[in-house]
Amino acid sequence: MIGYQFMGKAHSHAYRDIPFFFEPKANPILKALCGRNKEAVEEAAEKMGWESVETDWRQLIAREDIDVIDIVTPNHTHAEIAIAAAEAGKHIITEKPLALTVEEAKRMKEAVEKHNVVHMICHNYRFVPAVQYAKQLIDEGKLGRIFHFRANYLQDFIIDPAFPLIWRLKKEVSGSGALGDIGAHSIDLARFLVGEIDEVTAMTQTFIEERPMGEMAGGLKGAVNSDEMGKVTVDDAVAIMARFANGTFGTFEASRFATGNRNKNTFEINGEKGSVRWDMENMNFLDVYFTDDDKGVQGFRRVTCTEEEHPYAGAYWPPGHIIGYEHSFIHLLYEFVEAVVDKRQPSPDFKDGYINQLILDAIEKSAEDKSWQSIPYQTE
Ligand code: 4PW
Repeated sequence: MIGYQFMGKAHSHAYRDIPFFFEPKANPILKALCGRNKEAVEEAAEKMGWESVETDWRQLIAREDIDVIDIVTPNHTHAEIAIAAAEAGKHIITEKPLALTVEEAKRMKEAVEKHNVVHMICHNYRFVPAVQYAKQLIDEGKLGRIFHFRANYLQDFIIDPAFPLIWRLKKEVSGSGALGDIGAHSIDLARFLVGEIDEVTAMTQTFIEERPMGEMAGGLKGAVNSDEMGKVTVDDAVAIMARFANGTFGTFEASRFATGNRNKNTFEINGEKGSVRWDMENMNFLDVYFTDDDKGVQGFRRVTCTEEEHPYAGAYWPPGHIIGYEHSFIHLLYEFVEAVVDKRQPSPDFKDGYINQLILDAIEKSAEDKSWQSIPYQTE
């Protein structure tokens, strides 16, 4: 694995927990952790249970005792590392968004296809039992024809103007702001649950345009490391309208300025026979509404998705004993490990990452031009 901060912790923990709760066809062995600072990477490896360390990702990729490369570094490094890993025949999992640009994403997709390696992108929220169950209800036709997909992904960690200019606020490192960092998850959920998006129009805003220079300091914290100010080059917030190929009417909002909303990742789907709604901050619950319930008791009801009937949930505790954020990574990486053993493609993969990038790009163009943009699918 390359990188060992927030996502590094989430992934390391997940690899270790997979055999504890599931029965994978192979147990992942945490062979080597890579980071540029030797002391820091050694400390992280020791804490998270990695056997060895590397300080140069090229050395890591060259190692013959490694089958899989896991990329949890900032976005501007994904393409170079993933393409080199594919050329070395390694299976790859990477954090989202796939890349900085459509052009990079396309090269990444082509590289993994050409070298026939297993590839996956970490849209972890798909793997929450309640979200998987919502997908099951939709696929079974329980909501009928879908009219609306409505998603919000709201955070507030950068509202203070003294919060530093971390990499997530620099276009050349992150690609985009709230859009690619959190909006990309809502777009992935939309494609997973409802289907492909045909066209979009959007509006973006940057509320604070200059910040003190600094860096990430664990989780979503930042540390100022200079008296100088730097320019914020990404969006702080984005609002999107989308038309789906199946006629669904889509509305999305992603913001890091939604005061009081720490990590409010929500969606609501309205169909002719019912609705579902979900909120990551109450991730074990799915609210469902069905039009054929008796009139007198009609209304949204809250289902606790901890039963054996709910995907992944049966692997843990008795009903009602809830799970958390970290479990979404356990499920995602379990699916990845199984796919590597079976040599088949898991979902979401680099093709999904590439399509997501096409949508992010169309959203940015539409916000610039104040236009509608169709998504130029090239999914061959
Ligand atoms: O899911 C979110 C991420 O994609 C997390 O809450 C933090 O914000 C970390 O990166 C983004």
